[in-house]
Amino acid sequence: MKRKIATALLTSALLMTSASAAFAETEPNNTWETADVMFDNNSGDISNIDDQDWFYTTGGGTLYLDHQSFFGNTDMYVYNANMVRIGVYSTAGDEEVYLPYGTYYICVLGSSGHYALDWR
Ligand SMILES: [Ca+2]
Ligand SMILES: [Ca+2]
Ligand SMILES: [Ca+2]
Repeated sequence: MKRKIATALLTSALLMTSASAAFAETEPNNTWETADVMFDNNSGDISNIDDQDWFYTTGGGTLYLDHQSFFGNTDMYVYNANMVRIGVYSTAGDEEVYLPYGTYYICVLGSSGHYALDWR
């Protein structure tokens, strides 16, 4: 009984944490095999031109890559669940694409910069 209560408390604490805090990428994540699971309010940094940040997500809607640094640029490649590249989004500004509900891998890359990646 005590154990059940402790588990419930822990679960609610985790839920509260994930609801309020931004989820930061965890390096190394430079390959699809090491992709981070994408939560709400994802953020990360492209630290240099060789850095790639991979995310894995199941969802749908508008996928938005918000470049938040004054300098640099970040872009994204989108792959389907079979690792077939289905889109390249590489403007000088933010990137967005509407995707039907599904499972996707997203590769964030670019010259440098801090970014946020989310479904909108
Ligand atoms: Ca990174
Ligand atoms: Ca990386
Ligand atoms: Ca860009």
